[in-house]
Amino acid sequence: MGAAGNDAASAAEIAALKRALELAAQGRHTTAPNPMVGVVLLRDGVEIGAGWHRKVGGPHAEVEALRDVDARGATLCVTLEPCAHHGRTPPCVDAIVAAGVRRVVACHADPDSRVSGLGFSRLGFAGLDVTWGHLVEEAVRLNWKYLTAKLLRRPAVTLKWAMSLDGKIATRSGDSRWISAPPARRWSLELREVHDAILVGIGTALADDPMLTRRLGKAEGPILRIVLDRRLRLPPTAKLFDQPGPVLVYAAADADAGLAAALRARGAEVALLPEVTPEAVLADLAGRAVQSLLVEGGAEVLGAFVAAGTFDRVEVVCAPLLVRGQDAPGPLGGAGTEKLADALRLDTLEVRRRGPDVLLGAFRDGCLRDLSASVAG
Ligand code: AOF
Ligand code: ZN
Repeated sequence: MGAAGNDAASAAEIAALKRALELAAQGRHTTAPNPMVGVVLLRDGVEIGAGWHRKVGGPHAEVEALRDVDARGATLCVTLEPCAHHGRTPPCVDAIVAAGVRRVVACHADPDSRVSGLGFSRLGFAGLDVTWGHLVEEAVRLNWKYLTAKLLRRPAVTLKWAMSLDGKIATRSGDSRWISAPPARRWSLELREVHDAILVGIGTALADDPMLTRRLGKAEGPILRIVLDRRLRLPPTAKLFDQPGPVLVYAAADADAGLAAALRARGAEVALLPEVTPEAVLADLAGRAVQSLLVEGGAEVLGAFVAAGTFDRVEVVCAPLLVRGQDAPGPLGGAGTEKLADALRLDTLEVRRRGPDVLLGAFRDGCLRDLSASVAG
């Protein structure tokens, strides 16, 4: 049996893993619900083949890389543990062994219960050298939504808002169009291309009458559009219903049956929950195999997800505007905290620019560390 575990990897192998991560990212709009995976094949430290998982249902990265290459004695550098199961495609471990690969260098384990260590151990039993635990944080950043859904058994949650420099998402009268300029608005549409579902509260649905659609044409198919609407105040005339794609409305169990029927007649699914809370909504969405959810507001809903601790990342557009006024709302409703010591901490802020605006992104503190700890060993 070959060596397995966190052995050293050479500089050439680490460089190959970095390139494999870049290749993997090219699948960002098409692999869900599968992870993004990249592979680089090395012989004597020189690349002889590469590939990435392009699309769910299509060949896995390993198979793409091994195609048309004599890989006997080669080293396969892969961003995720090779699969050991028959899914939509046959097991990659069989393809790797059959190709005569001698050594496998990987970032981390695949938490899919059908794989979960079995891929590495089967490669080891076949006599290959196997080492993993390399560039784990980079790989976890790439597939954080997939990993969160698998490990926490709920969709990964991104909270998104646009605010003025003085922290307002609307004026005191509720005017909110537009806080951000067109380049940042386009960027926020990008978020819809990389999440399975988008959610707003009924306040936002009534005030803005949004369509909530994908419109950049990168992801295939429509996004699942969700409205939290305890008492079913959403009118059947909402613009949401004029656009193709599924609409899901969460309401309280005692919501009016006539109103529910009217929305169903417009094509919506009305799902009744004992309590319309973030936890209940996420549990229901997990049952629908939704891996990632983008929450776009308003303040009450965003605040509820933060208060429940059910979010993983925030994406904020900050515009050089001063809205002013103590009655103009900030992005997060709810009671908040008494003491600054109880404020929620996020990971280091990632800062980018789009036109006149600044984009701020951050993971919840500890989110990446916990995911890494679960898959590195
Ligand atoms: C790999 N390499 O490139 C990917 C893997 O139904 P299937 O056949 O597409 O299998 C999907 C599962 O395979 C997915 O849930 C994950 O566990 C793994 N993805 N594995 O070895 C790849 N995309
Ligand atoms: Zn596979």
